[in-house]
Amino acid sequence: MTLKLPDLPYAYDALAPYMSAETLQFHHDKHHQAYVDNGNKLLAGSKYEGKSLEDICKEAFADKNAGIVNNVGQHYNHLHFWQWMKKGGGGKKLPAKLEKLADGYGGFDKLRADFINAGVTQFGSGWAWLVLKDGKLEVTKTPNGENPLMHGAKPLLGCDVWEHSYYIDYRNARPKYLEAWFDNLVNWEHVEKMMG
Ligand code: MN3
Repeated sequence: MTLKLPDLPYAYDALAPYMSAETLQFHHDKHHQAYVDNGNKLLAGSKYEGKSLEDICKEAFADKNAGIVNNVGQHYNHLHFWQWMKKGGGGKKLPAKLEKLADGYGGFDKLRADFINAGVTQFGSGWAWLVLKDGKLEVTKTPNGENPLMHGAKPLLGCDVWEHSYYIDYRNARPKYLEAWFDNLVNWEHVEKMMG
């Protein structure tokens, strides 16, 4: 498959003040574009050509192909990251299907605290995740361009904790970014959609 940079599903300034237009311009136009370009170079003529994005993530991880894992993984992660945010997102009300699972996890507040903690404690670049594994919710974290598909889980929500995602708006305050992101930007409808 050929990777393609999607348009943002909202205007660059739609997520302010929690994520600025400047951050989105750099993050979407420069960083995501670079993953697309590098990913396409690495995929061309490789055994992964013609496979689905999800399968490429899993197989490249099993093959320990770091270039594909990181660039194609980041393409998958960012495709969803843009959709995991919306203007007027966040809040405490989960879609019904998800609320049931969250109750089994220990409730919304525990889920929120664990997710933020996963992002805060991811050493260096990476992602915090809410995943579905064996029918249950789990909170995890991954380094660099890895994602839960590579670890046998289904990603439902992911927050990018690479510095390029928050340094313009929050400088080094990663915890503040994660709290603002979770409370004000999360598009829970996309999370529900990921449940399939
Ligand atoms: Mn990023």
